Amino acid sequence: MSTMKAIVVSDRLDGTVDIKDVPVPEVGHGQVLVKIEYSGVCHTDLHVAASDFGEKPDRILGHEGVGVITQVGPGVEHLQVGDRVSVPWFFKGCGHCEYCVDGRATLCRSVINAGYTADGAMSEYTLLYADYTVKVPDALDPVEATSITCAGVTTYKAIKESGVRPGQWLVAFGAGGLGNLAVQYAKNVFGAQVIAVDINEDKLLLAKDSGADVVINGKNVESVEEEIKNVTGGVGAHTAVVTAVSKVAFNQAVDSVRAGGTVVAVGLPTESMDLSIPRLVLDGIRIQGSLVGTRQDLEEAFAFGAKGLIKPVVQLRPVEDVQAIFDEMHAGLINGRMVLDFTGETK
Ligand code: 8ID
Ligand code: ZN
Repeated sequence: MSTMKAIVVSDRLDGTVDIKDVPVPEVGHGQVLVKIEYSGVCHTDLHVAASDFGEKPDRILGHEGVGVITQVGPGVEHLQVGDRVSVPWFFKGCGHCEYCVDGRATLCRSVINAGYTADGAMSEYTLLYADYTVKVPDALDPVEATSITCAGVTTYKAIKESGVRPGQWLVAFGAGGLGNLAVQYAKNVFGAQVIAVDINEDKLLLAKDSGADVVINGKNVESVEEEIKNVTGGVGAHTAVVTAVSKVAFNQAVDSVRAGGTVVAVGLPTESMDLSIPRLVLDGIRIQGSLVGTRQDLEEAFAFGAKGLIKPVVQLRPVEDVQAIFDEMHAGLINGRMVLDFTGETK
């Protein structure tokens, strides 16, 4: 039995990870084996390692994976050895429930998620179900494609859910891995005017470089909500997309949109937000949760990257750096995304 290197949730369950040798999985009916090239580190990996959504000892992490098919199982007809594919959070739905049938498959009650309820992309090989596999376009750089596989599709879908129209104001709360791509999709795909809010100056500089019209540092102003009102003619933004890992930002978002505005919740702090019922009702505010995206959303999100409208900010790191990357992300020190190089070329 051959083995492979994999990054797993440590069985100490203290939020750290281990690099282990584990068996290479065997391809079953309807499955493909993917040799991983690159795997991005998402803040969700930190939540899983920290048992924020339940204890997952020894689970192989990772859902921003890109690699090449090396083996095709029986019954697979539309994929071939050599195809470059993605490993996203939405790994498999049941295929026949209300949600799977009506285009909201990420809400399937029997869903399986890569790097959480199935082994994910932070390993030399990953098994995928062919029917749930989305190809990476040839025109897209495979390292940049890792970021679109979660951060990109998630923010693209969240902005769709916000209903923002060209020229309208969208506030991106959080300008980290997801937030930077929220700025780019909002600006370059949806034609919105974009305000980025973060508490870290470097991330705001990057957001400005990535096309944000206005940036606000929540630590340097008395009231984020008032600043947003000032730049939107005194009434607030049309929509807000919150990827910050803090309830502070969720509460600010509710008070930053105008009457009839929409707040899309994406970040996953394990907290509750405050919600004034009169504010909700009298001002007709809409609060919408949004969870990654469907296979169709991912194809669309990739296509905008392949056209050059979206340019993920990525940095390759050796696999051995994974714990350091987790620590840097906890400390808010990462600009854009760190991507683990499973080709072994990054030292
Ligand atoms: O499908 C989904 N809903 C989905 C998909 C992928 C990721 C949700 N997520 C979740 C992650 O689990 C995580 O909780 O989105 C959140 C953000 O993921 P990320 O972008 O990968 O994390 P990051 O790169 O660390 O960025 C977080 C940013 O939030 C800022 C930080 O400075 C950082 O730039 N931030 C924080 I923490 N508090 C803030 C505040 N009060 C804040 N920005 C503004 N105001
Ligand atoms: Zn993610």
